[in-house]
Amino acid sequence: MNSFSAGLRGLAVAGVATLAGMTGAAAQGTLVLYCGVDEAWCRAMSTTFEKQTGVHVDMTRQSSGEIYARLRAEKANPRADIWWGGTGDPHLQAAEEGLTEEYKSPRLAEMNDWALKQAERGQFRTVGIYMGALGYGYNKEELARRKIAAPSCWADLVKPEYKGEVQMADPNSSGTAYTAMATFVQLMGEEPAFVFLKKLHANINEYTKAGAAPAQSAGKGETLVGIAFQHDVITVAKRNLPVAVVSPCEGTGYEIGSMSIVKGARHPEEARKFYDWALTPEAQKLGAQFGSFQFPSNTATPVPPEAPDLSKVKLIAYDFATFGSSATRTRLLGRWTSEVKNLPR
Ligand code: S7P
Repeated sequence: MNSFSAGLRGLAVAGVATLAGMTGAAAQGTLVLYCGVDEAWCRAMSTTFEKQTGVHVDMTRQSSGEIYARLRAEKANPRADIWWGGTGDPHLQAAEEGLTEEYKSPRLAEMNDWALKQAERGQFRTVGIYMGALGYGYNKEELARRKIAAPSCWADLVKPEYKGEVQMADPNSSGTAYTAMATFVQLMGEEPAFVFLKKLHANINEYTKAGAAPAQSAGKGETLVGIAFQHDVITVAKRNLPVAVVSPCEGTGYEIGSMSIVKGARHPEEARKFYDWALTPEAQKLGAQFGSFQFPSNTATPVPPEAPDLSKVKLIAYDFATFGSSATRTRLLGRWTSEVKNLPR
């Protein structure tokens, strides 16, 4: 066979392989996933779902506020099919604003009450997938070196000895930080909470984009204190880094991590398939396997032994309906941005 005919044959073989490949992918489908938890867990969910179903998953990981803003921006021409993970408040706001689709999974009957309540308050355009308590972590070695008394309350974080020593995410991008701001409002009342946020601002060394970053920074000694969900601090502690978890003495808020199908999703069948699968114990167990220790929503999913014992946490009766509403979330974020974020430090 001469080189010309060999080349033609090569092209023919490549063509058939491509067609088979495309046919294969087309036969199994595609899913565009916006993921709002830790990167490792996002990747595990994507690759496991793809392996089990053959559906090709195009996954992007971002913080809760970023994903909400992206869905709003893409409303006229949705790119994503499903939003999995991230705090529940922006999922509720997206539901209220018609950015997400109603879907009642057959798996709803297996959910904890708090997860079902999240679905109901979101007109079944969302559902709870995990729960996590807010708090903070501090670097034990740095605290000892500075000879500072161990903090145990939110009020400790505005003391002068913590100037430049506290890190929190920006509530505009981070569901964690929005949960913190909403927790202060519910604990103290809105005006005293903004007085507190301004005092806290004087002690902040950085407003990060991601909510888990302050916990990671505390573990590395880049900040003395990091405001985060307690399970994110535990994730850092499990890497043998010298952080202690604090459940603030005044009480603290919590998140109901959620999942929503995007309105106008181009791959609705694959989205519903992922949604049903993500509510199974098998899928929910991937969190702990990949270092995330939230409390899972399926009653049959084992609670990770590393998860904070929520019976020992003074949780407030967090008002998700109010703080997940479009009006309140928009107003509070606007107030924080204009009155706190840019104050001199
Ligand atoms: O790391 C897991 C986790 O804390 O991240 C999710 C959420 O997106 C918070 O991150 P952002 O503050 O960056 O939005 C939480 O739902 C989850 O528990």
